[in-house]
Amino acid sequence: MRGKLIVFEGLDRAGKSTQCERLVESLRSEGHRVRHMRFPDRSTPIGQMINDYLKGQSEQEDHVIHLLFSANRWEAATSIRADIEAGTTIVIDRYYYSGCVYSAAKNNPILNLEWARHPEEGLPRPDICIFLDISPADAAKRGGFGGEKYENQQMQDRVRQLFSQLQSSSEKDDFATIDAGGSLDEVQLNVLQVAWRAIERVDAEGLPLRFVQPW
Ligand code: Z5A
Ligand code: MG
Repeated sequence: MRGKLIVFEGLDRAGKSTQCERLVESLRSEGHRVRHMRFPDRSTPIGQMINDYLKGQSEQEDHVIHLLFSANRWEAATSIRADIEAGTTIVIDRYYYSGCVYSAAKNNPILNLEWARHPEEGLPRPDICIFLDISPADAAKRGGFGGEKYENQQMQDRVRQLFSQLQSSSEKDDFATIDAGGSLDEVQLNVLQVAWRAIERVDAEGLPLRFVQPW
């Protein structure tokens, strides 16, 4: 059986990294072979350029940084595909949905959501995207913003709006939205249920890995 592609998305402090780790651990304990990834992957030369940008140590034109985020996924695309074919499940902390909405949230008149999505076409498409939904009030309870580029309220408000636009697009079936405002264990239980359902569906219906299609 092929591996599955499971992605976590959501706003800042929604708990993506925490729940991603918990899911990886729990799938491994059930005997699944699992690879844990995150984007941006700051360990590659492209990822280091992204890191410098996010930390305010370099400037990049909006399209340039957008394409670097996308290239950072493309440099991993072949190995994602190979691992899935070989039976390894991949759990990813942020993916191309973040890529589209954060760039489009800058309100650059020549970088809208549609433009932002083009370079992502052809990437492996998730079997499920677990969207951790958190209110600004609940996010605020988890501490203030960090010092990185997009960590401010105005940007987060636009990102929230664009995520819901994406969730009502032709990609809507990719998303399973979970209330991320509960306790760590409550959220984890819901995450596990969604992940198991997605895994069982792929196996029961023999679904092949899909790729991101043009809108
Ligand atoms: N970006 C982009 O522009 N284009 C792209 O293509 C991609 C990304 C892929 C860096 O991402 C930035 O890059 C990001 C989007 C942009 N910009 N912003 N903003 P990142 O993934 O490296 O960002 P991060 O700082 O690692 O993650 P995060 O989103 O801010 O947080 P999180 O992973 O969702 O949350 P967490 O670290 O798991 O939890 C946050 C805190 O809350 C922590 O103290 C936890 O213990 C606590 N927590 C978590 N869950 C709970 C519950 N349920 N109850 C109470 N407390 C909780
Ligand atoms: Mg995180």
